[in-house]
Amino acid sequence: MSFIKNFNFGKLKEGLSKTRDKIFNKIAETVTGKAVIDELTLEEMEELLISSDIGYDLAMKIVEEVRKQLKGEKDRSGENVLEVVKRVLEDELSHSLSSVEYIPDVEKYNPFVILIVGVNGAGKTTTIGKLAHNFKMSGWKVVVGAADTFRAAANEQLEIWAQRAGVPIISREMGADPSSVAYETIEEAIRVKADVVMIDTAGRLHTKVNLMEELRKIKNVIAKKLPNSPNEIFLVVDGTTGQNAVQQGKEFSKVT
Ligand SMILES: Nc1nc2c(ncn2[C@@H]2O[C@H](COP(=O)(O)OP(=O)(O)OP(=O)(O)O)[C@@H](O)[C@H]2O)c(=O)[nH]1
Ligand SMILES: [Mg+2]
Repeated sequence: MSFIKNFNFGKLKEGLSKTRDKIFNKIAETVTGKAVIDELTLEEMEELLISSDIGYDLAMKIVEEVRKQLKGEKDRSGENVLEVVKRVLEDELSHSLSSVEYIPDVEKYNPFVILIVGVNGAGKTTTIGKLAHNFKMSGWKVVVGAADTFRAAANEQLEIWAQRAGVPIISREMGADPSSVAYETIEEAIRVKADVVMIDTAGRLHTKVNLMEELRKIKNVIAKKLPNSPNEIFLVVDGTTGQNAVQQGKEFSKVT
């Protein structure tokens, strides 16, 4: 029944290794050929890391680690510095990846309700399609709800994914109240005794107050129909977003 075993983590690791290589190559250009790495080069490296959008804290941590390890070293060559940077980066990336695991607790909450949120075009609807397939493969009964009533053809897009995964979908015409679609989806899920429910929402900028408040309403309506739900809010973030993802996370957390 493990959902996680249907998930291809190799692909995710591969994707992350591209990011790592890119950063690493830039650093290599800065330090290669230098016989001794001085404070100026370290500062250059710091700037480079920050501009690579890996986050200020991690950038500082790497440079600090390099500085520390070089202190007692006779070999302060560029090649040796590269080794140190490589070690720290690999530690960081593989550490955060090994803790990725997700299994919805359908024994405790039934149906287990997941609300999908995020900015425009982040991949919400596609992710629901993939998850619907994976959840079904795990032996769960799935229902999806098309509470994105804002964009033309949003329904049809989710309908195609639902059809591919072979799961039922609740959808209404464009312009319908998204909260009422969410409500009807929960109603249907309870009626057919579904294990997992996923509700799609329209993309919205995290800076637009009205649209964010609409999300709060959707969440409250779901909770009214089924106490303790939604059990999860998934924020879908485009893999190329960088540090802005942190801001998106903060703003979406406020309303949901
Ligand atoms: N390369 C790549 N493309 C993806 C991925 N997920 C989604 N896409 C593409 O990104 C585009 C947007 O995906 P959607 O799933 O429609 O995104 P959304 O968040 O539902 O968009 P809105 O509902 O308009 O806010 C589509 O062209 C998808 O095919 C992914 O993991 N990798
Ligand atoms: Mg969508």
